[in-house]
Amino acid sequence: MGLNLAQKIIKEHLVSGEMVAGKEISIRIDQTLTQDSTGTMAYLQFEAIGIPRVRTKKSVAYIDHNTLQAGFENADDHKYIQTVTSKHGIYFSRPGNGICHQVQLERFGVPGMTLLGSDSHTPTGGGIGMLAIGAGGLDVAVAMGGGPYYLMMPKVCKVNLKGKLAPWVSAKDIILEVLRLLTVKGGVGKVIEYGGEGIKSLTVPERATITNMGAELGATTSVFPSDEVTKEFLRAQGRENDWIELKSDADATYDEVVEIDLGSLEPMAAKPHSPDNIAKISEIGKIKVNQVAIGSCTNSSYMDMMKVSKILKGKTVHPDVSLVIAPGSKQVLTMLAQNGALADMVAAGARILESACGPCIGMGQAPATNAVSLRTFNRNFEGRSGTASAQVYLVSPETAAASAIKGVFTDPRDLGPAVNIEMPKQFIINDNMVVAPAEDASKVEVVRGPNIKPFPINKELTDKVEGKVLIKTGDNITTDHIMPSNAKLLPFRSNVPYLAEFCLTPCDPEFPKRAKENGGGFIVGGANYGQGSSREHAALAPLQLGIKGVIAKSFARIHMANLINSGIIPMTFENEADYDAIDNGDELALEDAIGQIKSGSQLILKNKSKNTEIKVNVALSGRQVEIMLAGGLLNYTRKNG
Ligand code: MIC
Ligand code: SF4
Repeated sequence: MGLNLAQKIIKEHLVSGEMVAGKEISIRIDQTLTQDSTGTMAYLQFEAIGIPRVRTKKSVAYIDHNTLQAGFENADDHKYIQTVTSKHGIYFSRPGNGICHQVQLERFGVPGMTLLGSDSHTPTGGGIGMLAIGAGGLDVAVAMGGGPYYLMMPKVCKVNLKGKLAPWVSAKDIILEVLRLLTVKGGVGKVIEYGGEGIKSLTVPERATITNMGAELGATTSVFPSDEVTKEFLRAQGRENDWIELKSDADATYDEVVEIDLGSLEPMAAKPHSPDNIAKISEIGKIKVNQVAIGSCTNSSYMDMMKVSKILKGKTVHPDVSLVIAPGSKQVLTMLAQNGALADMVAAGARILESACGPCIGMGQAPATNAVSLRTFNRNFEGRSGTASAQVYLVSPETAAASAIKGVFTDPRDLGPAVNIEMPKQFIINDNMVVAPAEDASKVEVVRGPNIKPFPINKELTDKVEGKVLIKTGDNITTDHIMPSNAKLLPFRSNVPYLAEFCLTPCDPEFPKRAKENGGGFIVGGANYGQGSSREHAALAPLQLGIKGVIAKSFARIHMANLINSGIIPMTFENEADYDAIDNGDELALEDAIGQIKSGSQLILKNKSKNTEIKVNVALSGRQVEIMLAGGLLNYTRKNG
């Protein structure tokens, strides 16, 4: 029987397990990436594992998230990452070189290879046919040490693209349509594979916009074939030798097929506060816009920026709008500077930001109270912009630029004939901001600033796991709720004790205090608990506060893995009705926890306050059971070498 593309790459990298959807497999990892806000923790963990030099084909550490140096903390963390990576064989992409996913795509990604990154948008690499997966820092640390990456064998959903996009409709609108069809939970446990005639007209940056935002579907990853379009892109990056052809077999089968007629799509937006809350721009109406932000790993390519500059050329940004633009990489910025496009943006009144994540992760440019902000980014979770009352809409660069000029929501089709940008035959290549690791590790001293504090490590599982329900949340709680990230908190990513003081505070400001007063306990969540980022701080901060287990209707993939890696038990309700029967403050007990975890997937949790028993499921593989018994992956890895 023929294989689809995802299955082919997995088969090529399979280390253990059977390729049956839902069963645990492990795969060899060729490349890893980290960024600074998850990287400090990943490298502290890498050091704790004790492997002297990375064993991957290429590992790169990027500095792109924490680039607002409002205090010494970020600069210290950058120094730590620069020295620790140099010592252990990892390439270091200096601040200013660009957003990790954009640079990885331009300079390092290779079709057919596996990439594990400590960032949920690592699937951007699927745009050139990589199997690129986001994971917690500890999983990436293990992969850097040569260990395989464990995951549940995903189902594969094919998205068949037919026809061609109409003028002014863009790749962002395609992924917004996929989000409309599948929702933020629709990709869980699946790889989204793109195919059909329609892909031929999509450039690599456009494909990467789509695979990038596949993260918002909750998917394991998204992937495009590697074809002539891929070859052209790699040739223009001076990397034609990295190209191989990759496609699914003619008789490949899929678990699900979705059809999209590209010609029928219109410019769209994800409305507040979820990436799947989709509406057509033509239906939204002329809402007044206060801020427009263009950039992020979703839409900051040369092609995107050129479209924006053409739209802005000779115009002035509306007086009531603040327009900020962050080109995705030094390559993009250099090319814009050389061909005059940057001057056109500046002349129109755009505020140019450095090539980094910036406002996407709340590092500056928090909107005004109740402001309407249009962003070309990938997430519009409540409060993520840094302003709780802001109304953030996710749109294409074309819609963003058009609206910045008009001051109201504007369908770019109203601007007249569409701008046409040709893919460059040759990008400007200068990797001088990527520092190679030291040849002689003994000469490198790892510099640790005072902001680096010991991170919590769990203890072996005990027989009695008990405590109070400390918080009960609704559905779709994001890691931005569990461990908020903004300009004030991001500098503390290597200081978990400090961060823990803010854990779940967007849901309940008293949570950290209550958790500490009770010596820890349980969290009760709704469906898709922990969606969004890969940040393991969303597991480490609860661990710091003594959280022993989370009982939810369902979990997002990376967060569940991070909980297991931290030795926190992720449980799902057997009967969703039990969610309603559990209250804040209830005393819960998992008796004979070791025996129960060892013996199967269904556990009995006692609600001592209500004198009831709740059936919960714990979907752990044999290896994950061992991890749970050891008190987390770090303890397990140290024990098992
Ligand atoms: C995000 O977009 O939420 C982040 C910030 O890039 C995170 C990583 C982090 O929290 O550091 C992600 O996507 O994994
Ligand atoms: Fe950076 Fe935003 Fe992309 Fe996350 S989603 S990597 S914060 S640009």
